[in-house]
Parts: sequence; structure tokens; C-alpha cells
Amino acid sequence: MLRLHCFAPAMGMISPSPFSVKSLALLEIAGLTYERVAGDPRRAPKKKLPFLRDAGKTIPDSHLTQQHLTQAHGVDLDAHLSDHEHAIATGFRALIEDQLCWVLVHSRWIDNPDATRDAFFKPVPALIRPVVFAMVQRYVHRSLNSQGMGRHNGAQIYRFGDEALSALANYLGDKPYLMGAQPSAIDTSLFGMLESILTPALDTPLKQAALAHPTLVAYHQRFEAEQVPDLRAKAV
Ligand SMILES: N[C@@H](CCC(=O)N[C@@H](CS)C(=O)NCC(=O)O)C(=O)O
Repeated sequence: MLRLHCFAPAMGMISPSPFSVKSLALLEIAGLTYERVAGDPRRAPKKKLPFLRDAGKTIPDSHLTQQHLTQAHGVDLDAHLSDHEHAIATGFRALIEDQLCWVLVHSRWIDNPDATRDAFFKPVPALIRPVVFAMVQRYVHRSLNSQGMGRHNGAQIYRFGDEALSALANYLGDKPYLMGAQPSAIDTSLFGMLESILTPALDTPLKQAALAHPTLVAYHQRFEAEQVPDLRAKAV
């Protein structure tokens, strides 16, 4: 049995972790039977979620999970892509996972700390919650600074987010999926990110930037309806 250890649902999201939603979507589209496990990054092999356990193997990353599904289960969502398309998808993956992701982190932890604390730290006893939250927030702040995004001011950070979302919307155009008529792995990545940006009832400049592209909103809904129709109901 495959077991995906990922972040539990929060704020109406399938998971607040774009990488968890991506991996869940990969498993759903692969049509494999799997169990979703509420994970704890402190116990994860690389201290990050999600990770997959499959027949004694641990796959500690969403992209490695995609590769594992191809190697171990013969499921390749990118089989129909040309080398050129594959190169474009690889670039978009970096934009979503290595840049947009940090704008999202800023919007949650720096710009909306109260909502973030209330959504993610409920299981922590109320008495120690502020202290635990402050510790984790300091860790996130350091991570944002080491990565570099945290060295910019809010307006600059959201401009990066706006540019990334505009690039994605422009490339999507009127196609159903990013690389054309058929979904590919990059769509699981984009869906996971849009789930985090669009679903919470939290008004952020990043969400406004996404809402400015009705095609991205429609894409998020279409991907869910056509590719992962059961996923939200399973998010308990
Ligand atoms: N490259 C990894 C990224 C995973 C990742 O960044 N996970 C975040 C949540 S979205 C995490 O576990 N953060 C916890 C931490 O940094 O302590 C993947 O694709 O799976």
C-alpha cells in the first residue's frame, strides 16, 4: 500500500502545502490505491512534507514522487510531451515551486501571521501556542532570508508573484491545461499552488493577482473537476 505523508487540510484547502496537493493529485491521476497520512515534517526524512512510502522505499519529495510513479508503476504524465515542451514545463516548475512558493510563504507567515497561527496551530495547547508559533515564524523568517525572497519588501515580493502568475496565465491562454489539451505533471504543480492561493478566505495581494486572471481561476476549477474530482472529499 502506498502511503503519502502530507500536511493535513486547513482553511478549506485539500492541504495547505502545494507540494502535498501536487503529490496527492499525482497519485489520484495515476489511479493508484494510496492512504493519506497526516505527516509531521520533524519526522520526515528530509524534514519536509510530503514524502511517499511505497513497498519499503521512502520517496522524500514531490518531484521524486513523480519520477517514482514512472519508474515503479509505469505512470508517466509527461509521456506525450516533446523535449521542447518538457523543457518549458521544467522552467515553469521552477517558477512555481522555487519562486511563487516563497511569495506564498511571505503572504502567510509575514503578512498574515494571525490567520496562519489560527489555521495551523490549533492542535497546540492555547497556553504555549504563541511561543511555539513565534519559534516557527522565526524559522520561516530565516528561511525566507536565506533563500533571498525575504530580503525584498512586500511590494517587491508581490510583484514577483504577479509576474509569475501573469506568465503562467499568458502561457495557459485558452488551452485547457498548461501544455495543451492533455494534463501533464506540471499541472499538478500549478493546481497545488493555486489551491493554496485561491482557496483560503484570506484576501492577499497574491490572491488578488491570481483573481485578476479568470483563466487561472477557471483552470483551478477545471483541473479539480476533470482530474481529481474525489480529492477534496477525501481531505479530512
Ligand atoms: N521540494 C519539496 C518541497 C517540500 C516543501 O517545501 N514542503 C514544505 C511545506 S509546503 C515543508 O515541509 N516545510 C516544513 C519545513 O520547512 O519545516 C517537494 O517538492 O516535495
